[in-house]
Amino acid sequence: MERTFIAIKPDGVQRGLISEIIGRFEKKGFTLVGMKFMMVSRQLAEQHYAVHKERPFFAGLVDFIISAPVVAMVWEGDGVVASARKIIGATNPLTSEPGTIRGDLGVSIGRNLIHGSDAVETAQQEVALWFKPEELSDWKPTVNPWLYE
Ligand code: D4T
Repeated sequence: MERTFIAIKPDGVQRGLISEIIGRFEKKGFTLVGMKFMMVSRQLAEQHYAVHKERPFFAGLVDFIISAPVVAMVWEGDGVVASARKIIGATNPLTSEPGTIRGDLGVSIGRNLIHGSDAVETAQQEVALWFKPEELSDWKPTVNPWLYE
């Protein structure tokens, strides 16, 4: 089944929003298969955001991501990559729809609470970058017959 990489950024951790954010994915019906609370090394932050390395916000973004712990997670489910992006909302919380995590909980693009992989291929790369295979649990929630026909 499809998997995506989700990270609660340092602002989400500092603001006490971990359970609020995780709860949205749990309640939706996706399956948590990996999670760690961690300080991010500068090297990992730069690798994760390598696609943005020429952008003016890159240095500030890396400094922000390593400034406090993050909650790194892998979530599983049919269509989870695209669905998680909808649950998260548009990059700028001021224009994210109400009902999304960023739309409900944030006000600034540089403090947008959460990261989610933007495509299936990116998700595979990010899961491999952040997690060792043995850190992921293959399990089937007993509720699945009530989620999937
Ligand atoms: P991430 O990658 O964190 O899930 O966010 P998005 O996929 O929604 O947005 P992105 O890759 O375009 O941006 C990555 C990250 O950089 C921050 N950012 C972005 C910023 O601080 N200033 C900016 O002008 C932009 C475009 C926010 C998210």
